[in-house]
Amino acid sequence: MLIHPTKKTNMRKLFNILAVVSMVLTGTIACQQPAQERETATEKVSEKLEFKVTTVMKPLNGKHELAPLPYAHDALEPYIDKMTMEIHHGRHHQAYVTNVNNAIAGTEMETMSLEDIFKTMSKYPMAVRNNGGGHWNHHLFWEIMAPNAGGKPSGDLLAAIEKHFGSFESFQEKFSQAGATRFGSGWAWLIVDANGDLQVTSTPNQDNPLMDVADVQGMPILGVDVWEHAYYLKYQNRRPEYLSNFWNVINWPEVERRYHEIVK
Ligand code: MN3
Repeated sequence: MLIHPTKKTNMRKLFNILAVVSMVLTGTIACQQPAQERETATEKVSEKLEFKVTTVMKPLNGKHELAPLPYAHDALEPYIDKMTMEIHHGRHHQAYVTNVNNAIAGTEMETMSLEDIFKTMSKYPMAVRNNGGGHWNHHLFWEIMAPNAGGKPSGDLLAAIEKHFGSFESFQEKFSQAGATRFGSGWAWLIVDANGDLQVTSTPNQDNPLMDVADVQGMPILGVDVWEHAYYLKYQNRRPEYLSNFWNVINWPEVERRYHEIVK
């Protein structure tokens, strides 16, 4: 059966109208999705603003520098081995410093502290997030470890830990758990949040809780690197064993000093 030419034209018109309607609907739905995400992001930022930040890592003449390790490479033996420390500090950390310097060269970030950049991290390039984060995180990491260390914190930090987590042991469990369950590479943290409360959190890659992109924001006073480069030579895939030995090298006086800088 032949279709009358006018009918054919009408069908084509109908088809075109349907196509336009479906494009408009799809477009509307596609536009609504990012708008909702943007609103959520804005809410997150505004509820996260007021936590206190203390450490200032500012470039000198446009360049960040790798500080020497505050102890010998073999000082954390047998918990963290000498070769891991040499490669971790001398190559991995050095690479973050070199790369963040390249990434900030010729930009406003040459004169900004890392902490100021982190406040609006989402505005800046990924290379700065990864390498600036890497530099900041490792700088903290070396300082909150020491030889002949471990044990428990004392005074008001211990009191705060017991208040927020029930006991020092349940804090240890929560912190180790955060490190063990961080999928892939990242960090576990003890932070002081905007209310002055302690929280255990974790972040992926080289993010940290100072960044506006973090799920939970606050000032880190303790952090543990759970990238494989931090433990693989000695522990291979046994991340939980590395995490349980980490308690033997925590420099609690330094963690307490950082806590007091914030809560005083
Ligand atoms: Mn590392």
